[in-house]
Amino acid sequence: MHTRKLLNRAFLALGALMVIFSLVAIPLGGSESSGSSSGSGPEKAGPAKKTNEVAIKDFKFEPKEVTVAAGTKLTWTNEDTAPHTATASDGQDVFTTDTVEKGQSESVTLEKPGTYEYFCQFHAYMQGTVTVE
Ligand SMILES: [Cu+2]
Repeated sequence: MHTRKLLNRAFLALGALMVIFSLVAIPLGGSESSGSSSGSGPEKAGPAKKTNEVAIKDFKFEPKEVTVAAGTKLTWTNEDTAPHTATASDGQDVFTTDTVEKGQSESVTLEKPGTYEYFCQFHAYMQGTVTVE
């Protein structure tokens, strides 16, 4: 009875395709379409990403948590129309960017290993974490 197994496979593949499709469709589509309500909710909080590029988008740091090697230049790029900053929660003397205007980028270089929480000075609810290794 291989047919049944094959059918199951086909359904699984179809499901995977639809998931990929919906992931791709969201950034392209812009506005919310009448999409299915069976989505698996907002993005999961995975482990911190190893990247030195953080986008600021829809009043969120994306990815919210990043890990960089000590001495790496870390860059925030503002994809919103509102200005933002990335400022250490422990104070500007730990680190802060200048105001990052729409379409602009600002960078800091963190030398000391540790975990740094940061936020936006204009929108304190915008928060992120940098882990320096
Ligand atoms: Cu902001």
